[in-house]
Amino acid sequence: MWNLKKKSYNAGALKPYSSGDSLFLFLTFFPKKTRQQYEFLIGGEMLLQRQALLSLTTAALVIGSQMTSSQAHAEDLLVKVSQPVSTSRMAMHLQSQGLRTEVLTDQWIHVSGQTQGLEMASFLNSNSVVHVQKNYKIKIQENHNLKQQLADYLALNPQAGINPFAPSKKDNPPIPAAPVEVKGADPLFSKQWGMNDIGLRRALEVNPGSQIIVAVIDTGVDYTHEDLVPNMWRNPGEIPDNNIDDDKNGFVDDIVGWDFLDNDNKPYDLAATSMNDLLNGGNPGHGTHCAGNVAARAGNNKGISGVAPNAQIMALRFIGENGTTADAIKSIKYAVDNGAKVLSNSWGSEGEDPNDPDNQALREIIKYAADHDVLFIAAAGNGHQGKGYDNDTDKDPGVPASYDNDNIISVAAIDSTDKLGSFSNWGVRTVDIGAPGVKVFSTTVGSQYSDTVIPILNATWDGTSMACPHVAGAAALYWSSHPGKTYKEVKDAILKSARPIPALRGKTVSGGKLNVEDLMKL
Ligand SMILES: [Ca+2]
Ligand SMILES: [Ca+2]
Ligand SMILES: [Ca+2]
Ligand SMILES: [Ca+2]
Repeated sequence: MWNLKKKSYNAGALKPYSSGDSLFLFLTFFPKKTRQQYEFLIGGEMLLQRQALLSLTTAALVIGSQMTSSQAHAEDLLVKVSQPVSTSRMAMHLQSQGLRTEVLTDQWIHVSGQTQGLEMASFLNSNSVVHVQKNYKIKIQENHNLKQQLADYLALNPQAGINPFAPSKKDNPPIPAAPVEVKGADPLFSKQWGMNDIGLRRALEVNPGSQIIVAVIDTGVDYTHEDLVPNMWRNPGEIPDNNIDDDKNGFVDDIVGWDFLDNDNKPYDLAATSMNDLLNGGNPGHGTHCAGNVAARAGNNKGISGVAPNAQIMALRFIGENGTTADAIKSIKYAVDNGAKVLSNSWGSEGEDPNDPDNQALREIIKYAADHDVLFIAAAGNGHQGKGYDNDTDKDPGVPASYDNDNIISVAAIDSTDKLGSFSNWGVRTVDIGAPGVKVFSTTVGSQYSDTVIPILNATWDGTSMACPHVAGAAALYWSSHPGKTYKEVKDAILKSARPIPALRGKTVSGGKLNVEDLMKL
């Protein structure tokens, strides 16, 4: 979980009406005392708007002073309609009120626009709408060490912040066909201390697994990377580049996944290319690094090996500088609807109080995944509320890792000496298992490989973000070898086969770290 901005994993930090956090809207939602009766037609459905019990006050209360006037007036909401109401018809009606809408699921609509002055109560009432909430921001997560390293370096080298790295990369390169494979050892495997630590080689001797789809829901994936391109998911029902949605899944020419941030069919990982970008919270190639640990191709005479080297990587991009709950929902729904069995989620929601079940939308889509027998692997989070270190998520939950959905596996980070990463969240009830998450070697954008984010700083790839894909890969490896098992059985097997280590005893549900050798013997 990489993010250089503060508060990237500060679930619970933001309280309504609190001071100091300036960039958030607060939605109030209170009963209206004057009862109204009226009717209106939505696409032929007569909805009786009896006794409008609630008035949705869309005035954003600006907390603090930094918000611009356009931000202050803009709303970004998720609205849940009651079951008989058609979301598309409701969306059309909202559009007729001048709002922007997007249907997310059969019950949820994303509503945005300039709502100041609109009488929301005239069309939202308890008959047709059952929940309204913020569209919470989501980020890959900050690395406190890197942030400090950057600050220290720039203090000494102020000129370095200008543009020390390569010029900007080109976005959305063409998606290459899967290459003809050349057999051979993976030359950089010995640099992957994590793969050795979890017993990968012996696990693959037991069973190398087979095809199973893992969605990497992140900043995108460099799908041109030499060690990832052989294992990119290829949508079997879609003919590339004919501008036709051949499989009629609602996405045109979606071959390896989708980009929900830019709404295109090339979920390329647009990594930051300058220190300046990084300082401003840019993405150093997070999704590509995660994807390599899930399923880099093994035995292809190139690079490294992922935990599940025969799995297929579905690339779903929804975070750049920021993502939102709406985009997370679309990504998760796409993954589930298009056959992913395991979702790798190295991100966290922002501004959310996990003790208040307000983010129903995110909880419900994770439940939707469970209902389709899909596992949701989540990074436990890197510290909390800007304090950064040694956070117990039983007390201070992370979002969504600490949700009580039983298809979540929440993953802490350990280093090569079996210590908990200094930044890693833990929780004997809310964090399930540990996995390698300090100085992790993996694929990076441009067919590169590294355990170092910024070489001149010697800043390494650390984070529960890096631990999460190891467990996602383990789930894929085991599940593809035991396709008859349910998500609960796969989760149980992963936790049961964890190797106990003192650093995780009393700090995680399993008390141990991932071990795929033992897992594959179950
Ligand atoms: Ca399609
Ligand atoms: Ca097509
Ligand atoms: Ca794109
Ligand atoms: Ca390889």
